[in-house]
Amino acid sequence: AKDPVRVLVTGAAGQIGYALVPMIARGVMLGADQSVILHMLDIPPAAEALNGVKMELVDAAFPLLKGVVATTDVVEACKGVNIAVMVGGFPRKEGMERKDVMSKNVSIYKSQASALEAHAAANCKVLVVANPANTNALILKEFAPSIPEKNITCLTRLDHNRALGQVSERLSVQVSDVKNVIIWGNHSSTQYPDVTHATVKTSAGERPVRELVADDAWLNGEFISTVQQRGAAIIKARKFSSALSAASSACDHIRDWVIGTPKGTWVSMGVYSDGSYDVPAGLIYSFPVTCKNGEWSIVQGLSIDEFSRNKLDKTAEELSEEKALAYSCLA
Ligand code: NAX
Repeated sequence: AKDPVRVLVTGAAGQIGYALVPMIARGVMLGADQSVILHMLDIPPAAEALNGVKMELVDAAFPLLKGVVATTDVVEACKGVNIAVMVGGFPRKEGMERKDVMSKNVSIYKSQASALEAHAAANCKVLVVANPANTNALILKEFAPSIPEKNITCLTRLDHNRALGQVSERLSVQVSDVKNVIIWGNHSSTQYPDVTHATVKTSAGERPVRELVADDAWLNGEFISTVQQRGAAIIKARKFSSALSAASSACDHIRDWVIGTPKGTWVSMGVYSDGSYDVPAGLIYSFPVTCKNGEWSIVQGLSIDEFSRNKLDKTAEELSEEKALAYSCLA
């Protein structure tokens, strides 16, 4: 049998954590033949709740779950972890300035970066979920220089999956038959959900989404804003932000990264920009990627029309501003 993989979930006593840890323990993230040891971190005010989650994990008697570490000590939490899913962070509260929220998260991600760098397993893969996800990931990268930059990513897979879902609803086709949408840029309302290269599997072979929908006004308008605003729509309906879909998408992100993307299919991941598609290098930006042997690569050579170009640039601008704001918090 394979050795258990140690998976860290920070913010594990929160909403997403509560949905995510049972998925990991059931093999949704790493496969039904891969045992896991869960490391769960939260802050002292949530220690009791965190212990309750640990009790439930014991009670669920997951065959794949070989151990649980539940702690408020970041060093203990990071020890030997192979995968780190960073869900914990400081939420924006009503009336708070953007800079104050950024400053809190910069300090959290700076210190957690150091702990990961010092204590995680070599080649640990990191996924940042907590908002501002792209910029938190960038801070983590900056303060964990010995972790390869290719190992630090942020979650835009939820947005990607939301885009697949919208196309599938619109065309009344199975979501599993839709592929190759792209989320470009920031996990924020400036993200660009792009269907230009997306296809649907039909009895007549793969057909472009644009051809089947045959309504560019919808695809360039309402579709984009629906995906961009979906998080707010969930909050309005549920009074809580998305949790099960975020947890499920985090599993998709790690699974595809580790196990590989199916042939002919790409997914969206927030990764360190190398300047592809004229996106400024040095930002964590969501690109279309394929994964193989545990490594992602940005899909190259896709055509970008003028409409898309504008949208790619706008979300890059926002990320550059966030980066500057984050750095001003460090000064
Ligand atoms: P919750 O507030 O329910 O949970 C967050 C947990 O993190 C709490 O238990 C809190 O005590 C803990 N925490 C705070 N500071 C910590 C620290 N320094 N170390 C460890 N734990 C810490 O929020 P939840 O709904 O679970 O959302 C978590 C994060 O995901 C938020 O930042 C949210 O904005 C972000 N999201 C990101 C998404 C994405 O697609 N990238 C989508 C869903 C979600 O909105």
